Amino acid sequence: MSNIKIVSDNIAYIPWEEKTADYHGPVWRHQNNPIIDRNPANGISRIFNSAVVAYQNQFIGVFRAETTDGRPHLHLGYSDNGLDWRIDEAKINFVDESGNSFQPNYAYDPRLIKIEDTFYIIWCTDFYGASIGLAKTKDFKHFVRLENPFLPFNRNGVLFPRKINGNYVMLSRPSDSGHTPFGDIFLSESPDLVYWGKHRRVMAKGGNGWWQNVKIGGGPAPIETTEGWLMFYHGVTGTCNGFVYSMGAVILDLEEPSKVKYRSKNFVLTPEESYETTGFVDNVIFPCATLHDAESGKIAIYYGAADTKVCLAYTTVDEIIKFVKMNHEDVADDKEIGKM
Ligand code: BMA
Repeated sequence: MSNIKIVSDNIAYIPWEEKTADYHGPVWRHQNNPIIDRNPANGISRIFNSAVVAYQNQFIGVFRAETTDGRPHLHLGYSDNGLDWRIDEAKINFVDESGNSFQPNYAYDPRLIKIEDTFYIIWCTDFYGASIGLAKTKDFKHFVRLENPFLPFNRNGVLFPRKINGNYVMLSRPSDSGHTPFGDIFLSESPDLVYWGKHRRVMAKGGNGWWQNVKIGGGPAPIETTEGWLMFYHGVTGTCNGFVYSMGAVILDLEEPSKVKYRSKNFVLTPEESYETTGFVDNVIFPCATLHDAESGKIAIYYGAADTKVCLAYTTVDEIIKFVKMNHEDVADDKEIGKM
């Protein structure tokens, strides 16, 4: 019996499958992937890179829906079991803090994170180019869009699921406005979700693994564990045939999450199955959410496959943390003095 624990709610009804005896990786796929296929609702051609949470003894999610005009928007989805999803045909309707309509031109790669009694949606929005959008809801009926937290250009905004030392904490990946061929993960703090500062670089692309040598970006909300914040992320490499997106895992310091405690030099999942290697964009695994159960230590990871479908994979807190520690290699700490 392990003493590594998730520090969070018990949600015993999350989707789950045991690892099969012939599989050796630390993260294993749901046998019936993809769980959501192309054309999940009228007017939506592809669905991927999406985020789910447990809500009222069921599950609810914010989905990246690529509509038939080729633009991505955010749509709600509902499920009793985390596997079978009903996706709304209509996109989420946002208002600003005065109640006026405030719709994004486009919206993609949502994260959905509960902090205290509020659910926050973070996505990549259009703010003179790719930037981070932020909205909140308590009931999944009314969605209030807040000010964009950061200057352009930025993507992969991810909130931690609780305040740390009194502040909200957000990961992000500053970038350019194109299909960025670079990028490191940074962290910023805010007392009120309006004013952001204390910016720190968490980790750089590269590390010791070639699979993450082009860029990296935050994934699901970090999971609090007795060993630190467990964070899944995506790491990208460039090949003669284009980018390949794999999943990595890292453990951050609990009190000072810009400090990396352990970073696996090996990916934890890489495109291998046909639904990951072939699609609108080949060779993409892009994790955006987890469901996890503190009592059992089970973790279900939702990821987008090939920019086309929604898939699911599993691990346990014990297995993934042991893997990250075992495959950890010190990366030269190039945080320059005066730069943080
Ligand atoms: C990134 C984002 C992701 C996408 C990935 C691969 O820049 O646009 O949504 O999954 O590229 O196309």
